[in-house]
Amino acid sequence: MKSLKATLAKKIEEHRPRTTKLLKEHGDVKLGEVTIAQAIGGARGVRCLVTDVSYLDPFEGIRFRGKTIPETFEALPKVPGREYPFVEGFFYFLMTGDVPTMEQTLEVAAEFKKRRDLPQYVIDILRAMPRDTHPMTMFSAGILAMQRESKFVKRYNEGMNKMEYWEPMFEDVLDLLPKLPTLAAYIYRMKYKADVHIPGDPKLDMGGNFAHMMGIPEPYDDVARMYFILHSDHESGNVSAHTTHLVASALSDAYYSLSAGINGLAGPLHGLANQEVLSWTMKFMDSLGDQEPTEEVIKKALWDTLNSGQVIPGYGHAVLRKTDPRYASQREFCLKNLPDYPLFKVISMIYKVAPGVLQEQGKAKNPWPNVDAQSGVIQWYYGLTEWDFYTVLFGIGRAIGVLTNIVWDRALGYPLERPKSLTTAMLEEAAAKK
Ligand code: NMX
Ligand code: MLT
Repeated sequence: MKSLKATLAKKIEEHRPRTTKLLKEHGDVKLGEVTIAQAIGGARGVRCLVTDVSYLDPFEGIRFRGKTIPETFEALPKVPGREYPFVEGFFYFLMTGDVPTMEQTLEVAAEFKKRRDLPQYVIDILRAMPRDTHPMTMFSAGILAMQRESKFVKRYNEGMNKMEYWEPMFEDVLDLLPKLPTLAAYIYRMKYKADVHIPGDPKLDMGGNFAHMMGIPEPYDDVARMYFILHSDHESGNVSAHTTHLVASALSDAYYSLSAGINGLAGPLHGLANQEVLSWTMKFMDSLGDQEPTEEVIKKALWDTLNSGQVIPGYGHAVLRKTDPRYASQREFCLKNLPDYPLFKVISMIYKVAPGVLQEQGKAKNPWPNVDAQSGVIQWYYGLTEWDFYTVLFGIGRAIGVLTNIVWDRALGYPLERPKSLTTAMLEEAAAKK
């Protein structure tokens, strides 16, 4: 792990003067104004967060450390004999901005292996929960339960210089991240596979070992790698990233912060939409009986959903104004690996019809699909049909990005987050003045 930590320390040293200079010399430069609509409307478009880990352009979609999704997959070291890169190498890349060599990647992979077993008390806590508890609740509780392990808290209580905060935060991230696939697989097999568990395989990387512990054969290992990388980061304003950052800004440790972010991901307008897409589609298919799915019946089902005051899951976005490239990347995977699968054909038909329906309705600013519209069909195809579990997969991926961000938050000394609120009367007064 020497290489990643040394590179990170160097990058932090190089970066700090940039932040200091901006604050000291240009702190009063305006980045925009805030309207009443933005204050009431969820701060859409308010430019008040800083991250260098990823950037979301409304039309191009996400770039991780400056690279598009295809460029990211292309650049990173691949698992030998497999098509997708090591998640561990991607973590190195997100953390430092440098594409790691195979040697550096394997060093991270070896470190992750040392840290991936769950403490017994986490297993005891999971087992004490009612078995019908949602897997996201179990996932969040498992993360929170491990908070007692925090090295950041220990060092803070001993008295630590601010400039050193990032180091124990980084240590906590290294302890926590590799345990997430183990935690997720435990929850999955306890809930859905007769409580029969598969021990990890020390030869396997993070994606490979996850597939192995889930009990799903190749190429699910590559699906896991692809999925974790695609879901990792979506700049800072999304609910899970913003929550994790906000909680960490109080100097809460990585366990408290990630557990909070995961709770945000569990909402149906955010990560839970991946489960909602599958449940919507399956209900729709059930309602067909022997009838063939056609564009006409899909259109009617979409309108029925809208007319009953519900959202079409997997469509729309707060920032994006085109098809999410994460959707496109997974669609490409489907076209290559499961082109004739009936469920994929239905998902593709929805893609053809839904944007027009949303445009005709005229409410959604973005009628195009997001990442969640295309992820469930891949899981279903490879045998993971328990859609309640889908957001946990999102959570493992999202942890890579948000945990990277909070290490950098501490490295750059970002302060407690505390925006100002106004009363409705104050907004009315501002409106009257105009
Ligand atoms: N179906 C129906 N109505 C929609 C949809 C949709 N898919 N998307 C937006 N709208 C409505 C929205 O509810 C709002 O209605 P109202 O004026 O009655 O409040 C109106 O269109 C304007 O909303 P927007 O400004 O376009 O969207 P906003 O930024 O507020 O919300 C989402 C973004 C993602 C929450 C919204 O598009 C949505 O609810 N989509 C469905 C759920 C979903 O797929 N979420 C996953 C997002 C990605 N992720 O993984 O987190
Ligand atoms: C995400 O990946 O977090 C979602 O697309 C939501 C967002 O970016 O707001």
